[in-house]
Amino acid sequence: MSKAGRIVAGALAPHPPHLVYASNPPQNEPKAECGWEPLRWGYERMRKQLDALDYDVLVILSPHWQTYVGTHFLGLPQFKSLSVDPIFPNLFRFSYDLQVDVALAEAICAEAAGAGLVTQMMRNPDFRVDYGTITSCHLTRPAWDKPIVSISSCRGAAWYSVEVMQEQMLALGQATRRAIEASGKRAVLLASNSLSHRHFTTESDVPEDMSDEHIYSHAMYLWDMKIIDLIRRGKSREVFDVMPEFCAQAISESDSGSLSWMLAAMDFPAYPGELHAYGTVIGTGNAVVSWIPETVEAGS
Ligand code: 2X7
Ligand code: FE2
Repeated sequence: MSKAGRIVAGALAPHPPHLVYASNPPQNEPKAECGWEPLRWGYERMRKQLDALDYDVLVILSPHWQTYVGTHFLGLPQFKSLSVDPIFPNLFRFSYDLQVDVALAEAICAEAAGAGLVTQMMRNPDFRVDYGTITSCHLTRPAWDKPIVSISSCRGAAWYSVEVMQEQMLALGQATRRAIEASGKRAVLLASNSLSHRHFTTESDVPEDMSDEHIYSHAMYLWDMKIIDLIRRGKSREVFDVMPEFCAQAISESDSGSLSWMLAAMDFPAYPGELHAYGTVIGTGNAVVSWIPETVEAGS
């Protein structure tokens, strides 16, 4: 009998490269003394929870793979290269070697096309995978022993409006869910974005000097707390509905569609997301959160 596929978890998994830098993995050339511990400890906690789910694949939508015509999917079994953050080359020069679940990527791509979205598989072997995908995947599964499905941000909010982005992400999320269910695989979804996204334009001499790290402004903090409060009260549909105001007023990186896509794929969880950490990185607001339907079904 074939296994029933399902989304075993969704996670808000932000990608400041600072978190990889501060963790000193062998793949990253620059080395740090410390930094952003509460966020890194939150990731550590979430990792333990996700690892226990024994999943097959990570499916991620990253704000930093930006496509101009439709949604693209990595479409070759392996990508290997050096990723250098264009803004923070002093912090992130990461040698990656990742595996792609091409069959699942093609299935989501076809489902989404069937739902009326413009989609394309990306089959260029020299393509450089974006640092958002690498950072969120590394912090979620540093062993790099699970294949990924990597989905681009088609930037609907930038080209049209947040409302258009929302419609597209609703359709893409539902298509993602259908394809995973048909695949027989256990998938973890990663929404790779910060919450409020105003950031400082200068860096201290020692980037990991935490005496310089704080939220950009009180207004940004209030927005982050509002979104986290909704998440913790199981009001994910309201998080989706408030997206136009959140994107406009907090310059949120969820304008990329990552969070809307993930919530739509999970059919808008009506149970609390578990907050593992909140913290700022160069002034931006970042939350590490998981939603695990099996835990809720088991009543624990
Ligand atoms: O891409 C990012 C980000 N989203 C937040 C903070 C710092 C750097 O890079
Ligand atoms: Fe970012």
